[in-house]
Amino acid sequence: MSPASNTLTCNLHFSITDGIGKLESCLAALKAMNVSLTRIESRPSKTSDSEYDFFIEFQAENQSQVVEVVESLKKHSTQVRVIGSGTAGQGETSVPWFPRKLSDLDSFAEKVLEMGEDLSADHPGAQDPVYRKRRTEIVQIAKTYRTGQPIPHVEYTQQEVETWGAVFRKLTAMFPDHACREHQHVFPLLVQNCGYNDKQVPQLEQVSNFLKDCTGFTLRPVMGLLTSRDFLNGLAFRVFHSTQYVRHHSHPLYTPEPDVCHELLGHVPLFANPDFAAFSQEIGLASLGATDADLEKLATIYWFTVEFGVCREGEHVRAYGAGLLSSFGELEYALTDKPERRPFDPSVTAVQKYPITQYQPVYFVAESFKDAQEKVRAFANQMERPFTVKYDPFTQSIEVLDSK
Ligand code: HBI
Ligand code: NLE
Ligand code: FE
Repeated sequence: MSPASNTLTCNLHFSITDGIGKLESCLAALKAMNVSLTRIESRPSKTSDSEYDFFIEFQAENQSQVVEVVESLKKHSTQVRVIGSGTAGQGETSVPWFPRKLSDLDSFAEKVLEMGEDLSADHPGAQDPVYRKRRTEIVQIAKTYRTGQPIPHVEYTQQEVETWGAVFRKLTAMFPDHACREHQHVFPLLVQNCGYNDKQVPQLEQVSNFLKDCTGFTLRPVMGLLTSRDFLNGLAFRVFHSTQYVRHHSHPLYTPEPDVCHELLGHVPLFANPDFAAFSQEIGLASLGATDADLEKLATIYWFTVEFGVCREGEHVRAYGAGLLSSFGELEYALTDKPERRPFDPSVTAVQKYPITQYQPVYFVAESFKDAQEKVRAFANQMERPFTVKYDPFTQSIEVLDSK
């Protein structure tokens, strides 16, 4: 048992039959036990027209208080189920909150890490007040964006268009013998349908609509880096968080952080591929409610696949990772014999250390997206989670299935 001073985070689900004052009596019961909620969400029941499901999170003094809450709620509801309770590292698992419906992603909007609105000191744009002001302007869109809205248009400046153009020309010259087959297949479609060329920065809204038609993936504007958890959780819904600003003009061929060139030239072409889309969503689904330790493994797998993955194509090795496909220097380097290449194996890949501001010393080679997906699914299945999840594309929500 955990010490009394250590509270437990408890997540539970209860259902009530529709009726005036039903929820209030549940809340009154919680109040009577001195329980303070840290989260509450509701949705109509999936199994009965006249019922509603509620998901709550609260801090409990100890396990017996959890039992007390369950017993008390049972008197006012049709069903009570503890999804998880405990403190990490004590042999009991506490399930971190995760989004269950598309609009839950709205809560990520302002939770960005450093290098978002405030650039860190060694960033090429940090000392440039004009660049900083421009970034602040563009990220306002992401800050106020809500699910279901079209992504507002950005009128890019001449300098931004030139930076994009320089990156575009360099990279498109390299794609024919560096990018994987799937990337090369989609790229001309982006030129034809989404205004991909060196004279203008494509608009996220148009690109998002294109992706939606291909694989159901959509783009969502983001202010900067999200936590790994929030970022991967988005993939469970086939939502990709995309920056909208352009890298600093002094370094067109390298940036330490994602920018619109990286998203549009690196990520977007792959998300139009059905196998790759399914593979990415698989990582996202595995991340929902994962423990911190498992989440770090999934973020590492994401890093070595979606960001820096290479794959075998006959006797060649080609890039499918977006961090390679948007970086002129690293794309060249990755396919030479300088770095080490190992076969992609989730349990090995998941614990590989990596630098984040320089070329990777090690890359993992996938046989195919389908093969990588199977392997990631098998890996995710042996992760400990007291429930399983399923994405319902009709309601764009996550179903939490009963304990394994
Ligand atoms: N946030 N906006 C954004 N874009 C990314 O590519 C990104 C992120 N947060 C974390 C992250 N990538 C990865 O490094 C993994 O940790 C998931
Ligand atoms: N280094 C990449 C580039 O220059 O485009 C961006 C990587 C973002 C994770
Ligand atoms: Fe990226």
